[in-house]
Amino acid sequence: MSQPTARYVMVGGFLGAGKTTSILRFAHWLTARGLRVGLVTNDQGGGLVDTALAGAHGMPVEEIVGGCFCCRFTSLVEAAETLVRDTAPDVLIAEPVGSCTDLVATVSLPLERLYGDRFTVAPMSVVVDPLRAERVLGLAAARLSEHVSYIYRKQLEEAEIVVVNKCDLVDRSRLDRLRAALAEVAPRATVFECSAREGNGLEGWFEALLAGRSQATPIAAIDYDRYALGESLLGWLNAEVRIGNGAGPEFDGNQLLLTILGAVRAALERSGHEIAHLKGTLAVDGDPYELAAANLVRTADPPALSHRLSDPLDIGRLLLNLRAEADPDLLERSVREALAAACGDLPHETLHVEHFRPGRPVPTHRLPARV
Ligand SMILES: Nc1nc2c(ncn2[C@@H]2O[C@H](COP(=O)(O)OP(=O)(O)OP(=O)(O)O)[C@@H](O)[C@H]2O)c(=O)[nH]1
Ligand SMILES: [Mg+2]
Repeated sequence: MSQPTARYVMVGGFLGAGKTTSILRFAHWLTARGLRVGLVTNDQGGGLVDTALAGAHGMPVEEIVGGCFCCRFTSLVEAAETLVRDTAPDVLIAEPVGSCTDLVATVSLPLERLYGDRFTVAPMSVVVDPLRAERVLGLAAARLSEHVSYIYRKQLEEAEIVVVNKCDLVDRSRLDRLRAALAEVAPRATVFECSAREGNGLEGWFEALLAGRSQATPIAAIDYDRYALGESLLGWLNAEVRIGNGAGPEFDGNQLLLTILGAVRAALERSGHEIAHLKGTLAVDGDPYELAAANLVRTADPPALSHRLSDPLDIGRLLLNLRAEADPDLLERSVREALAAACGDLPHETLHVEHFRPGRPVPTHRLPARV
């Protein structure tokens, strides 16, 4: 007897655009309709904030670490198959790394060609933060360098659906100006406007993800040297830190998380570097549902909490994921000093830290055209 196919939904877009926030909204929306969901998270390093968040929302999740979907295509298929075996999801939602592009040629088409009997590939979405998009598309002063912006524009070029998220942050006239600029880069894409944080404007997009099949065309021309250079300009840091020792005084985890992120932000502001995304969770050891989460997606912005711990704690596990256009050594130093300053007398022990520049993308498959 043949197995039912799972719908494979890929939600891409640049670092910090709101992919995870949207995906969690979509996952709850599907669950409320009686559909089963499985999530796949992805990063160049380990210790993912996004996986912790998916777990806190009670969603089945598999993570692929140590490389992007295109370079770890076999791991992506294995993760999808694990979720199918364990939870038989109707919809698999995959979040590629935010500095990744060329996903139609390297993921969607290979999945259709090789595993089309098991997965139905939904239209490819690219989520956009309007403030970042204005800067990349020339409507405001650039903050990221040209090679990083190249990746951003290539992401838009392959979108079948462009989701202008965070509409709560900009007025109608700015949105109209942005839509005109987006239409030049992604003329064939359907555009939706929403605020994933507030839960507004999502329905039309979610229905489109369930209704159609991907007809995406791979990016016509992509220069992998430029793509690799853009990725290598981004410094990456993932850290896992135990805070408190279970014997000392209780502390306010929500406030501590904000203080740590604020101190990292201040250090990068002093050195004049642009943060693409700084995110962190502080979780009660052994309880995936109890966590604080905070983010900032621009050096100019203060950190904000998206999830709160309900009680003080005396031991917790901090995950920090930082992506910025800066030297990874500088990121490591900034995080170490921020932790020392924010924790003060509170004991803290780094369990894992990695900092690096993403390596050149070498896709497992690349199908340059739809047949
Ligand atoms: N104002 C506003 N903020 C939002 C909205 N959606 C997401 N955010 C915030 O944007 C930040 C980044 O959100 P994420 O969902 O983690 O973004 P992402 O694209 O998954 O980020 P990466 O996985 O690092 O690439 C968080 O602080 C969110 O709370 C929105 O609709 N409005
Ligand atoms: Mg994310």
